Amino acid sequence: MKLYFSRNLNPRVAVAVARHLAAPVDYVHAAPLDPSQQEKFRALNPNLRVPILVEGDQSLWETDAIACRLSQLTGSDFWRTGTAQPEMIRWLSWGTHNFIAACDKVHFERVTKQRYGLGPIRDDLVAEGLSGFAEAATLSPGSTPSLEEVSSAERAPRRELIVSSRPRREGRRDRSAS
Ligand SMILES: N[C@@H](CCC(=O)N[C@@H](CS)C(=O)NCC(=O)O)C(=O)O
Repeated sequence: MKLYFSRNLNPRVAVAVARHLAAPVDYVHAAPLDPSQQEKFRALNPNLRVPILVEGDQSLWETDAIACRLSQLTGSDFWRTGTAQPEMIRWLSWGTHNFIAACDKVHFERVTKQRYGLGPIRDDLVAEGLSGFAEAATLSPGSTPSLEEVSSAERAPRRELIVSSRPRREGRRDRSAS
């Protein structure tokens, strides 16, 4: 079983999950947007993105789906089931549409786009991302050791990339606040 990854945000989450679960995967570094690798990766993920988990002739893409599958394969409750599941889904969904969306915007402009030579940094998109991040960072999941925590924490090292260009905020809003 192969887990294709790069150093970027979503693949880092998949790698962290696989390591946390001690999943029996071979880690394979990938550059799916590199023209020389596109043909191979289009067959595995038509979006040309990583992470991708390949089991036999099946390929699975999307970080959360991979986390779910690895949790199944290792018999873990890391991907919550039962009554705890809605809480996990809530934070995954919120993170996708808010925190992660904002981080991705800045990361794409400043890192991915530059790495692949996809054009100059668009300051308007960076500003949008920074503003979304500032708003989203006032809320964060709790400290339950499940996917929603890892998903946010894995992006934390890349926060420097984002917060270095904005003033520090005072405190964090309580998640129960409206
Ligand atoms: N929604 C997808 C997003 C995947 C994605 O955007 N991957 C980016 C990195 S964050 C990518 O493959 N970029 C090209 C690269 O890293 O080489 C997921 O959750 O897996």
